[in-house]
Amino acid sequence: MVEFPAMKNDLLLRAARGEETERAPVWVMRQAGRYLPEFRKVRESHEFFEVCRTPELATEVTVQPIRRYTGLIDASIIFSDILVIPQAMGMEVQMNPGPHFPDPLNTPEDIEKLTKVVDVNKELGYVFEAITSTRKALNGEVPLIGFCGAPWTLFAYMIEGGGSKTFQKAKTWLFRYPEESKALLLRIADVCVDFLVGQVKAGAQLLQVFDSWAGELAPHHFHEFSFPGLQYITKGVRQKLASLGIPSVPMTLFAKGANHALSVLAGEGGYDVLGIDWGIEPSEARRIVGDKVALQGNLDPNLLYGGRDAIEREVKRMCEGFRVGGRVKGWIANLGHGITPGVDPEDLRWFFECVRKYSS
Ligand code: 1CP
Repeated sequence: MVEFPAMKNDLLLRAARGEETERAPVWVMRQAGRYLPEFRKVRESHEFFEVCRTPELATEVTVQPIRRYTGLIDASIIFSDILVIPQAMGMEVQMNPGPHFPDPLNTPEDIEKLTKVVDVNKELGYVFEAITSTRKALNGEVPLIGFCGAPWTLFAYMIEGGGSKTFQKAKTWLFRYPEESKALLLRIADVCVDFLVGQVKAGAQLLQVFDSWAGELAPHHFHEFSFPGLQYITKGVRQKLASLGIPSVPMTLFAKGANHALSVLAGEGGYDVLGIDWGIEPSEARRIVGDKVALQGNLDPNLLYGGRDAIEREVKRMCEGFRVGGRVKGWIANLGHGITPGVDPEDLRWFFECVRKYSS
């Protein structure tokens, strides 16, 4: 393992382990992105996946929000995309501006076209290099989060060929070809495990799995098709790290829209942190998970369009909701989904300031 500068702020890691903290650590999903003029500037002269694949560029855009919000933000997340796994499995993915697969999986016969054994070092080594380079650039200011997409969410993209409103094609697979679907979901999960382990080796200090389309499944279908892969990932990552003699890192699951599964996820998922969206009251989420896991979330990202007063009022409310017996414990403040391109960066700054004020 590479040696990195000593950490100056480990609030995120302490909260992820469920500890009481002097204030809530805060970051936002998609914090390196199009709402930042400095990001748009980089994107003017570089394609999306070129930024992902060029460690200097990925490092630059990962560090941009940390630079802009110095002292107000407690984590960085490596700039990449969940769709680098389908690419590593042999699929072409374009970004214009949303994801598009020119040649999606139409029937289970198409599984043959995927790469049999994915060598993550060969296919995704550029992410590992970007992580190592970013850890150095961060100089211990804040921890660096690595991530991947969850098997169900990636499966949906690989079959739909892009975003979807109905998930008709992906669900046709689940219901018409359940066994083939489960086999493919596990194959994706295997790549997730190797990819996440590689990110820890490269310097990632916390791992987040994004199951952005979890909420599209009925609760029993979530348990049948998504949950096994999610659990496989935590078991696999921890086993592999242990066998390599590498200390484990906290793991977060963001299963958007799957608040119905909080109890099972907290009990058997193997994650240290569960991300929640705004569809559940923080106090209710805490009541369900008890002290088994830390929580992350959950402000509706559209509140960032509501003006300063609305942001302050809602952040205050959120902070009160996440307190346990008046204390800030095991909570990472965040939005309930990614920040969107139209947000004024100064309104995001205000969000950070309000979290600091009301979670101390
Ligand atoms: O032109 C651009 O710059 C495209 C915008 C963009 C950005 C900034 C995309 C395309 N991806 C990203 C970066 C990204 N994607 C990060 C970077 C780290 C960060 O700052 O958070 C992360 C963590 C992701 C993860 C991701 N990609 C998810 C999971 C999180 C979520 O929002 O649910 C998903 C679903 C994707 C797919 C994707 N990539 C890009 C877009 C626009 C989308 C979603 C499209 C859709 O709705 O289907």
